[in-house]
Amino acid sequence: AQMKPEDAIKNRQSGYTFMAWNMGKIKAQVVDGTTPYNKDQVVAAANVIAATANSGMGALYLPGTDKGKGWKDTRLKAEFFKEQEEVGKIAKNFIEQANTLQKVAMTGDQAAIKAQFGEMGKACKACHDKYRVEE
Ligand code: ASC
Repeated sequence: AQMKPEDAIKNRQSGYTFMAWNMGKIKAQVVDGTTPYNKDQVVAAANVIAATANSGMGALYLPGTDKGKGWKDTRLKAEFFKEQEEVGKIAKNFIEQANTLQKVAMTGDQAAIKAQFGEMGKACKACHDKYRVEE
């Protein structure tokens, strides 16, 4: 049986929210320096991001999930559902950048982690710029 649209939306929004919390931990430790660097915590955060990115979230963009139903409204533009090839490229790049961040996190090289975190952020932003409704 196919998942209910509201469950698909809830699951994907939860994934992004949880990734963002983990991105925030990496940002605080290696970009802003507002929290002391802790290699294990950064590796754990990068693992969550990579695992989520690789979890097959594309399956959550079902027909009928272009509007919020029983959950928060989705911010997706209608184009997202029409431009599958472009969306696929953006998603593939995000997954690659998240996988690279996971590898770099394990080296403990803070400058390299910061640089790769920035690269991954560009992959996030590529989708936001094209397909996220302005608030
Ligand atoms: C985050 C977050 C995003 C991305 C984006 C990168 O931590 O919540 O959506 O990074 O800001 O450009």
